[in-house]
Amino acid sequence: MRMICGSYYWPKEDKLKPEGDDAHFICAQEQTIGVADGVGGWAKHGVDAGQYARELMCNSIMSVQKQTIVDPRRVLNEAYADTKCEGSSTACIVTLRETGVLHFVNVGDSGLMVFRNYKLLYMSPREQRSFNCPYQLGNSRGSDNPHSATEIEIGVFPGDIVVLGTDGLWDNMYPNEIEQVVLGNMRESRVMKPQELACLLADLAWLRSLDKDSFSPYSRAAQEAGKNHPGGKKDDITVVVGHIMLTSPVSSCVEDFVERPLEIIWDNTKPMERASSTPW
Ligand SMILES: [Mn+2]
Repeated sequence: MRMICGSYYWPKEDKLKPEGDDAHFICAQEQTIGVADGVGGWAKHGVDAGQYARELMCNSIMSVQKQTIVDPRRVLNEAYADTKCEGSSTACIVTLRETGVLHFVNVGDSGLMVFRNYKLLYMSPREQRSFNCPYQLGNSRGSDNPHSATEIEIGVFPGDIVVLGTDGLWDNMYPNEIEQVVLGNMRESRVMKPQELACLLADLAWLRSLDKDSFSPYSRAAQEAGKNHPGGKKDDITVVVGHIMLTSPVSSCVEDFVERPLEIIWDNTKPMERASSTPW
């Protein structure tokens, strides 16, 4: 199996930091994608956490290119070990094996969803210590290291759609809203390219982020934490979409309506974390 990928990045409007705090990569040849979200709180210490996130993703590409069979855990370990910048960042690295195993590691509140037959099949657990305080990789005391990464393998099939994003997506769009967008744009005669879907999702999340009145996922999470945050969440928004196909394009037709349940091959998430990681 192969995953055809595309991405879109909407940095938060900030004249001093036009690149924002998110970073991502697509290594099409090696079937590996990743996102990182530099923790904005560093700005008050004069540190641009976006630089750390970008360094982490650049290092990831170098690690991917050294490996014959990509191990996302090794990518994260090597990328982290080679960072020099100050700052901290969440990270999620995803690789697809030819056998149809989607293998990923995650630290923090970025994450992925998998859609099958245009329905939401799977959401990765979101790792945060408390509201708006994700696990984060960094070199300073108090930051996490790759040991705290969640590592998960799930089985995927041709036609499945992977949506990988930073919290700028998840805090502004509910899972069922993303599902509606997938249903409306990936079916039958009008199948969007992965980059078009990534762009559409990022646009919708961006519009919501500016809406002062909406009850966004972020508003809901704030309410559950006893805080008040009406409206969307202004943030950098990164979306990477992977459309899974058979290796031979000739026979990559999607078998619609074949019910294939979720198959989790490996999941090292601690039950406690799993419980506290929901809802999105
Ligand atoms: Mn963010």
